[in-house]
Amino acid sequence: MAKTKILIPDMGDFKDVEIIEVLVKEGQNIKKNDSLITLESDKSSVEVPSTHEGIVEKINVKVGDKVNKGDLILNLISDTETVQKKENVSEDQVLRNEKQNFKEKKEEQVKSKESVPAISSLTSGTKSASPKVRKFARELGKNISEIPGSERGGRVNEEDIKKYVRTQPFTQLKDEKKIYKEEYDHKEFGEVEIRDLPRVKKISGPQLVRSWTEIPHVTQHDEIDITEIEKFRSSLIDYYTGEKISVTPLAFITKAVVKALQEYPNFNCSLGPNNKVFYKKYIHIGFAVDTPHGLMVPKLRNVDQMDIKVIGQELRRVSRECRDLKIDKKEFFGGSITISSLGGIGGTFFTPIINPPEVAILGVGKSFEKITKLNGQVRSRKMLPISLSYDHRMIDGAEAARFCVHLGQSLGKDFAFKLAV
Ligand code: CAO
Repeated sequence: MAKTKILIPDMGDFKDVEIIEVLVKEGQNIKKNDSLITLESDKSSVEVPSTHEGIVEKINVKVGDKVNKGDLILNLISDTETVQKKENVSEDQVLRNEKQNFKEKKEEQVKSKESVPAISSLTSGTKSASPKVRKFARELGKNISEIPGSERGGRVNEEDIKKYVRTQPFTQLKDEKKIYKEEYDHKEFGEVEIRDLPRVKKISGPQLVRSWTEIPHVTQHDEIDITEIEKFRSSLIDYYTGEKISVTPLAFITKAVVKALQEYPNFNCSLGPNNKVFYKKYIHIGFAVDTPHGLMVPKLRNVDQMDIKVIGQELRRVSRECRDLKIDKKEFFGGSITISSLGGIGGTFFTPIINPPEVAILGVGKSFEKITKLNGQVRSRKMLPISLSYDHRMIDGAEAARFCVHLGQSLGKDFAFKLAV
């Protein structure tokens, strides 16, 4: 037995190339041409094959290292026949052999007409994919070698990864070790405390990843003048009891959303298989509720049949039930659209993530006073910041802008009374 050093081969003009994957482990038995590491430059990624067979004794590199020709990748314990001593060659000769090997592989790849602008695998039996696609797979905690590629030679593209993720059972997506892969040990930098991710976040996390990666989100921001409706809201009195009706702006916003959904049914639908669209005849609105256990999104059913006062009561009921963990699980399903209001906390615009199978979500920020010109006069007006994220496969930008304008009109002075009933 003898030790062999496996070095970075000649990479032409490339310098300080980053290692994005280490594909072997110490103690592993490897064959000649097995991939050892993946290098990624701005334009391409390559897997560096082993020039010898043997057992990996010590790996000298890690993900993130920048390497150059001649840097030590790892030490192999090999049969004396296969090692440099037996061949009686110098380290320089080993380097030359590796360079030759590397070039031959590259030529083979060009011959096989598999060349594309961003080259990937140099080794047969490994997956071909561009650096961008590899990065995408890594971010989703997926191993590119597991994913069937639809392109020539089994090359994997971004769509293949999305398809693959869709076919995975939820339990696999929930594997937080994969999603929150640790690249290094945090304890190296100071004291840390390790806790379990809260249960609600374990459930919602994969759903958010799925929405963010599968739905082409666009977010439309707008400011709505709610000066008049705010005056109206603070003056609301129960007709029968004479008592002040206490509702938050969210009840009015909800009513305005109902009216906009009736006018723009594309916002109250879900995309189904075979390019079918399910238009819902009901209006069940989801509300993002901040709880100590994490974010929950219960639905209020048939909101179009509720007045402002009932919406306010129902909002208080569902948020209480969520916070006390008394809400029925089925209340989290079957919505038309979601409203995520951070208005009671603060902040203006944000980019809410769609709650599939819905196709839109309305984010609401905290209202603020704004000096603006109205009918030629400078006035202070109360403005409500809104952020509407929508699924661009179903909704066009113009329609989203119209939806926001419609909300603005509903929440304007002339319509305030109509919304209240
Ligand atoms: N602008 C200014 N003030 C607002 C406001 C707005 N847009 N929205 C609410 N307020 C005020 C309310 O009037 C209330 O004031 P008073 O105490 O004087 O009556 C106060 O802020 C608190 O309101 P609230 O938040 O308790 O009630 P709500 O009806 O506005 O919201 C609920 C209910 C359940 C949606 C909310 O409590 C909540 O959990 N919001 C968080 C949602 C969230 O986390 N979204 C993020 C999802 S993405 O991660």
